[in-house]
Amino acid sequence: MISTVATKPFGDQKPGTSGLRKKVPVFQQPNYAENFIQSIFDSLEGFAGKTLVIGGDGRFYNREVIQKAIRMAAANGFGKVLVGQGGILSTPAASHVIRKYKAFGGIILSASHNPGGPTEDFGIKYNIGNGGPAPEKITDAIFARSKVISAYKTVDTPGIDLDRIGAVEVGSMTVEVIDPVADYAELMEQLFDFSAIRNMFGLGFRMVFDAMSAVTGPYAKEIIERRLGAPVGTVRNFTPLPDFGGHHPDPNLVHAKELYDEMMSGTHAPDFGAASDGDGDRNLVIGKGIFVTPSDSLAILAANADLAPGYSKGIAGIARSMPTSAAADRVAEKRGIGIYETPTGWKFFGNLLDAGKVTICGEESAGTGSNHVREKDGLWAVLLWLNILAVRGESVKDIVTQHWATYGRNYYSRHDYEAVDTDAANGLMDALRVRLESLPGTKVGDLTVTEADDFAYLDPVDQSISRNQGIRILFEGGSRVVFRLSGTGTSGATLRVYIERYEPDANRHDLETQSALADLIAAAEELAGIGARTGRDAPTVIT
Ligand code: VG1
Ligand code: CO
Repeated sequence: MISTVATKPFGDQKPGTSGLRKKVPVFQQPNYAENFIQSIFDSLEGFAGKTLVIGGDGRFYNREVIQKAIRMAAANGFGKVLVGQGGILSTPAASHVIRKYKAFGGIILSASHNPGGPTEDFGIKYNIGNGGPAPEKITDAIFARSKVISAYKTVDTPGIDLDRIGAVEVGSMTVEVIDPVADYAELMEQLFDFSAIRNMFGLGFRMVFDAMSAVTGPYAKEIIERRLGAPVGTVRNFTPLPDFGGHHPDPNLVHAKELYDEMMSGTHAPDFGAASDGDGDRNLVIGKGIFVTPSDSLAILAANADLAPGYSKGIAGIARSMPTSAAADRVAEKRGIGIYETPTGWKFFGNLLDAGKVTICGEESAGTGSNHVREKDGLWAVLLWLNILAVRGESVKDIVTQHWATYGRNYYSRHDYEAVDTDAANGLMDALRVRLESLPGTKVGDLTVTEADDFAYLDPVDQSISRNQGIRILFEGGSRVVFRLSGTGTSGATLRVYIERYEPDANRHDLETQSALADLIAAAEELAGIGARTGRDAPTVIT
């Protein structure tokens, strides 16, 4: 029943920051998905008879690729596949399922916050047995294999019914369709004080959760409304749709603007607003009248985590990606715990979490998580916020402003220039790179450069080195500008400019962010010539 199908390499199957992402029509080419999946299997050893977890964010083409992956897993010798009902598993839930059932690994189908639909984005990612994204050693091997692949293995069987819970046989492999929510919800109950949060809702606390027609809907419905007793209607857009209702499932101030406006609408605004992305690993947190930047959220969650039962013994350390603001560093300093600065992408946190060096990790791109899984986890962050709010009995605004008063405020913003010409973007980065050595001491406006480098990371656990992870330009007084090219886009290049200023003086904590950063924004333009090189006079998205 196993057949070997001849194929030819595609040459463009290089995994980016988080798996392989391409437009749907690219994935629909004959053998395209099969080549990549076979390249994954060919890069792994020792999985015969073991379990593979498969699930996705429900976007267009999800079910088709799941059927392909199941047949190929059977042909390649896996013993069992666990797949979420309807093909659904959020990224954090998939990570948990891999860990809980001691699977060999997992295939997650998602392009995260990128739009979905027949002409939009699709993606495939492989996660290893610790539940986390495959490290670079494996993604490099997958790419190398994809460039020479000549055949893939599959079995000739009809597709399985993904909607019916239970086990079926495919070849000599068992496929078990599981409830995608149950295991995850149970884990959340272990980590957080559900009765305290339930009481808070009982006292009239008002929340809005926008699932953005993406994968978190069923999880948020079950946990926030059913188990925590929030009124029905608290969770909005809770049905995962193949095209996310035509929107970008990206929980930021541009794509979740309605939620933002509601939270800023004055005294009648809800107490707490939150949203998550396509695959459920990102979070947006907004209090009544205040947006919490992801970098601040990381610092505040780390500083208050011990209020939740799952973290009552304290946290071992914090890790943040390099472009994430240093707000978390100040918490770590004060607590005397470790702080680690890693390249962008969750795969770099896995070793630190496995080694017990850190408990909480985060990225400026709305990702926060802990050692409960090996992915960032949108709903987890929201539940930890709820737990903290329930215990402290203060508003989000009070908690944030007190945090700034204690630790100082890191004004922070990211400017994205999307879909710019790839050569222009590379040219901009190259031009900065050649000037790095000569920049220290240079004056840009009133700012003086103290250091400039291309960030390289030495993993303290396995000693692997990752180079060219973003250009950092540091100024006197601790301000900085970082330039990076995105590794998740599917059209042209996306330039990300990260801007940060530290302000210790509590009397200056209520400035508008863009004006607080105005001189640094001007310095970024002067140093990199963004306008001249990209032809853009303003960023596409400011977060
Ligand atoms: C972006 C974010 C990064 C995140 C990655 C995957 O990567 O900046 O912080 O880890 O997306 O997140 P890039 O290379 O485009 O900057 V997700 O929620 O898209 O899986
Ligand atoms: Co995501």
